Amino acid sequence: MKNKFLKIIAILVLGSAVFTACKPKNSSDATVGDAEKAYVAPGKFDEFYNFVSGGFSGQLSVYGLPSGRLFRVIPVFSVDPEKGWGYSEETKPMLNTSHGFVPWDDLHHTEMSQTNGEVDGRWVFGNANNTPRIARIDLKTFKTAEIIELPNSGGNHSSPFITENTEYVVAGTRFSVPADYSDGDVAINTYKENFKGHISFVKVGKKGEMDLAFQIVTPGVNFDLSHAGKGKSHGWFFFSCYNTEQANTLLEVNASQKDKDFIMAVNWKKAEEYIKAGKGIKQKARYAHNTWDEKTHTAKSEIKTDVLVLDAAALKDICYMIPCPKSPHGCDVDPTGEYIVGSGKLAALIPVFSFDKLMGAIKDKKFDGNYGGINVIKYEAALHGEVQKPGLGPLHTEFDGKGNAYTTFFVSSEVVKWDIKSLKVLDRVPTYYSVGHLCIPGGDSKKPFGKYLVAYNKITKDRYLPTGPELAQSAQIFDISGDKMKLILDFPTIGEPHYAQAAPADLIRNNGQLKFYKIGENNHPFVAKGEKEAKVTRQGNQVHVYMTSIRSHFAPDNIEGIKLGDEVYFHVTNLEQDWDVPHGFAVKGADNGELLIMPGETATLKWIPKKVGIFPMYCTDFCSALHQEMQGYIRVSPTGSSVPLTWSVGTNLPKTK
Ligand code: CUK
Ligand code: CUA
Repeated sequence: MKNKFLKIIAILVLGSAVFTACKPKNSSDATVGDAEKAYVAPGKFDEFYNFVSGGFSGQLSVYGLPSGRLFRVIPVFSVDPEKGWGYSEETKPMLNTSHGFVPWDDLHHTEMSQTNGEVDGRWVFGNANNTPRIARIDLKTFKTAEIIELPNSGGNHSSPFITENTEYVVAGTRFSVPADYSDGDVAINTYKENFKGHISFVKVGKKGEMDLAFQIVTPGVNFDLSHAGKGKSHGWFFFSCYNTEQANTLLEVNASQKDKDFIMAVNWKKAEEYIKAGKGIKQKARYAHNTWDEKTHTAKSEIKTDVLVLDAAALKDICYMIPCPKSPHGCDVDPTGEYIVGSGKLAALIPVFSFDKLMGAIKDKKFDGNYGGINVIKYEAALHGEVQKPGLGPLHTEFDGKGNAYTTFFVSSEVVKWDIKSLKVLDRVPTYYSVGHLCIPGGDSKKPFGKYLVAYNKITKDRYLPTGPELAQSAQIFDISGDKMKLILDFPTIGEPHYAQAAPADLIRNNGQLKFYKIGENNHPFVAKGEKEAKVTRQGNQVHVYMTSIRSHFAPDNIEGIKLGDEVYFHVTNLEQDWDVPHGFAVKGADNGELLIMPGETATLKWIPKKVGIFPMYCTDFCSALHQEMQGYIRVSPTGSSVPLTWSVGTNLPKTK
């Protein structure tokens, strides 16, 4: 048995090597795109915003479609010295966790907020795959506004998918682990007894504020991906899982033993009822909730201490297991909410489940035993049908709203278009190479915008000029407006994109985009609202510089009386009240990033000088013709020096020894 599976895996793995080493069949005319369709003339805008996860970069990048032009990299879970994210005193609390300050994570999936199942352009969410968290990015400011940590989890992968009115954003543990509320100091080979899965339902408020409403504890498995039901299936959530073998070593073999793993269907409306009825058990947990305040321009981090947990094995009608072939990865729901597509990474077919049939199977108790106390639905009882011979290694599916599904195949390196109802394959195009996720604007909502499909490929090989051992990950845009998919553009991306979302440009441009922060509303405790308020104060060895910046000088720009052993805090307020006029701030020798301060904002750089001497500081963002004049000096004297603390702008300080 084991040998047979090893063989299958070997074929699949080798297969992928062969496919990536030589071009897929029928590729002669498909390798070169029809780039005119991707051309956006200078001065013209793109049709869509594309929000692309950065994978191991921990960030989110914003591109235009169809041009593939990069507009912005938004730091989310990883520090970014370019923007001071995680370096300024104000942003540090955003990266706080129950483990302390965590400077990096692995962001795989982005999901935009929805109203009535349609993309609404308010927020985009991202998941942290390493130290489990969910982030919310505000699309008025393109800034990370909130991050919540998830207890009882190890790797938050099947996240941050949302319900159709953004009631909840979910998270499922990739690595099952002993719960935080149990003893975690156990032998690893006691997986079956001690390791548990937890899936989290995070409530999203009117202003986007997140709160961990409840978790559901399940047997230990690996949850992989998820999507919410919509329309008729609103109220349900679907999570793919693998390693139902419950292996704790060499998963590539040991978690591929069973012919079928599961998609777990969760009735979250029922779970809500149980929570209301007091069936949730309050468990101790420690997790951070970090929020950004736009008035103080400062983040705060709060540690929460408990969570309500529902037991899937005890409350029989909240979770059901649907068998799904070969280690399912993607779990996608079509725009009508009727069809649930499971994609087995090692499968050569795609099973499509029917929500109506699933409801019938539950009603008629068409069960096939249970898995860790959770009823298992009979495979055929929930099955709409299988797409036969679609390709090898299906991963992810998106929809165009015209009854078609598009599935990526990692192993056979292609995107395949098929009819959701008839399950017939309609078209296929090669990708270069080994595609992971794909994105159609609105492609996982009730109302896809269609038009383009972007494939996010894992391997680039011969597509670009070589750049040493590591090559840029490549995205490819296809025009899907006709019957046949047509390649129109390749573009390199940042990090390693997994999932992405896209929405019409106007939806975001017209959502009340912020152009600058009003200085009158700046409630930062160290703000200087005009040059007259600029000053330097000392409390023991802490020196606070209330500094202003305006084209093209800082106030103060000469400071003396700093001594070795001092901690200096530069609180820089950008006094500009105009769009696109940030000022930067950097000082020699700082073991820190720079500050990039938006108009009307205050940001703080902490600096501990390590040497005696004169230290220049300057503006890093070319803000005016006299930007290069936007500079100043700080004098650092030895510990115990009698040089008084003085500052000035425009006049010379008195000479002191
Ligand atoms: S995963 Cu990357 S290709 Cu982390 Cu959504 Cu499927
Ligand atoms: Cu301010 Cu350059």
